[in-house]
Amino acid sequence: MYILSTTTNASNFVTGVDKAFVFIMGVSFIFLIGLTFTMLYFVFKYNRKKNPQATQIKGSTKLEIIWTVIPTILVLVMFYYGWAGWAPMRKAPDDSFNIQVTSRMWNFTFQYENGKKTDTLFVPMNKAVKLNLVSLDVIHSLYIPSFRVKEDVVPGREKFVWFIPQREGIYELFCTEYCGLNHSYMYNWVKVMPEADFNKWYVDTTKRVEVAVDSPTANGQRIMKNIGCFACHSVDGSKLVGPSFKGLYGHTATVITGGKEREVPVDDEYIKKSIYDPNADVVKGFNKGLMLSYTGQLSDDDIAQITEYLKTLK
Ligand code: HEC
Ligand SMILES: [Cu+2]
Repeated sequence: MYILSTTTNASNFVTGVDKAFVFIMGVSFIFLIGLTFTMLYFVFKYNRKKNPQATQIKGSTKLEIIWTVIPTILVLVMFYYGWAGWAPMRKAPDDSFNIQVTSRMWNFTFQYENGKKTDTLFVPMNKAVKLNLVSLDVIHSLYIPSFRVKEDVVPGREKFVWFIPQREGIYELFCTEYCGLNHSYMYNWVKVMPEADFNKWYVDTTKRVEVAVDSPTANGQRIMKNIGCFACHSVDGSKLVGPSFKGLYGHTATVITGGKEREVPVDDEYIKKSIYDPNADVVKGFNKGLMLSYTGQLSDDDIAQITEYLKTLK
């Protein structure tokens, strides 16, 4: 059951946001229709044939009061609905369930307080959930349309969104701040589960196996997929933001180290260094500073699995 966007109460903020939206749309619509018809009527009634002598009107206090007071009231009502919908979004309950969202070019990773990490966001139903938003590189923006929440993820700043999911289902989640070449890769899902199911999922720390037949290198490929390496690296020889992984292992890389060009064999050590300290040796022909270190995000064991997988890409 995939739900792209819904008007039913998928979260506690739907009513507040929709009220402001519908009111503003309604007022705009009434004005659009009203002005268009008044204009057409005037064109008809006061055209030169029907009304050869133009009437000069010099000021009308009554009219001016009307077109000042009515729009002021309308705008203040818009403000009221906007404020009433927005204010509660800035105050997360103290007992919220915390999840850290790490954004980088170009993926989101969700990390839970017990250490679990996922690329789909799992949340319990009818419980306040607070997402602490962290960016490792540029400005991203987290958007869950069905929940009516959207917040910029700004490097170096503490940002958050919170909500209470109110309906079981799978909803779309994506980045809405154009953040570079593969911005569109930052597209994910939120899975809302009844609290009991969520708790069962949460305490289950056995490694999930998603493929039917697991080869020894499937794990490395899965890790790379989840953390987003393929946003910048292909496996078929084509050049993306970074060099392709095809035929990488075992060949000799030409890198720039501290301004000097040198040749290095691509072995386990080189791969590990490329992941933990990508800007020490920069592959010739590619830009420095695009790939960020994965220190703290990938363990030595993860890297060993990745390396096993890279070896198969002949
Ligand atoms: C934002 C884009 C980006 C992401 C994401 C990214 N890389 Fe890179 N990567 C690059 C660029 C650009 C280079 C070349 C410049 C350099 O060496 O730093 C590179 C270089 C490399 C190299 C050296 C390749 C060679 O030809 O010698 C390896 C190995 C590597 N990356 C592995 C990874 C792995 C594994 C991941 C995921 C954990 C990853 N990269 C994620 C952009 C990225
Ligand atoms: Cu982004």
